[in-house]
Amino acid sequence: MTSTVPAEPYPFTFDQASTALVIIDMQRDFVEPGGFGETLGNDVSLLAAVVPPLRTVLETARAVGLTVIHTREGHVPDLSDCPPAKLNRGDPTKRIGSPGPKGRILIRGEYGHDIIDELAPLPDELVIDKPGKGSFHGTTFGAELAARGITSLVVTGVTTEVCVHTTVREANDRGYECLVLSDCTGSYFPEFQRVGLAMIAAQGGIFGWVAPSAAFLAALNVESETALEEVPS
Ligand code: TIU
Repeated sequence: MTSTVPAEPYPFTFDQASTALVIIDMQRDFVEPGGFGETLGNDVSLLAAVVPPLRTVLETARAVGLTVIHTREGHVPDLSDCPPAKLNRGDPTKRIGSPGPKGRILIRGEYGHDIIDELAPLPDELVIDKPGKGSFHGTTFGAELAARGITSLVVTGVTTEVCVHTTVREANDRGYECLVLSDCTGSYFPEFQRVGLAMIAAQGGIFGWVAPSAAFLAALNVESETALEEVPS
């Protein structure tokens, strides 16, 4: 059964069975002080507004049985998966792998690398560890989606113009249909948030669709109520 979400540039239609909620990089390293986001010179408090609506979407997705996939950006402890072009930028004392208040910055296994408590994955939810900004590059993400028969992605997380955009662009080129939830994505730059979302939906939906989470939740709720009605008593 398909559902339709009012969206830009036109309504987004999806089948719940072939759709995944994708939560990009809601890690302490980006959202909390003392991590990678802050070492890049950003005010991480700008991302806090994403957490409450995203938590509601996550809980609703779980309640209706939607596939949920989390991603984390980061590197192995010996940095062998971090290209010099990425490693050598920024303050040399605060680079990827440097010690920080939440552990080594952007290193897998460190406290700061993990997802914030409010959005912690459940044991049966897939977590994709990625070395780059996109979720497909250097990961099993594409294979995992194919194995699950997923063709549509509802994309959330941070940051809008970096990892969300890169993932949506990668997905779009691979034939996935992407709906980006405007209030469940965030940027350190308000103007990039606005323009980043506009770029996705421009030119007739050049990369995908954009809608507020309330519109997506309303579509999910309709479907879940229908599903409940279909359960034999
Ligand atoms: N710097 C920035 O805006 N973002 C990143 O480095 N990674 C993600 O977006 N996850």
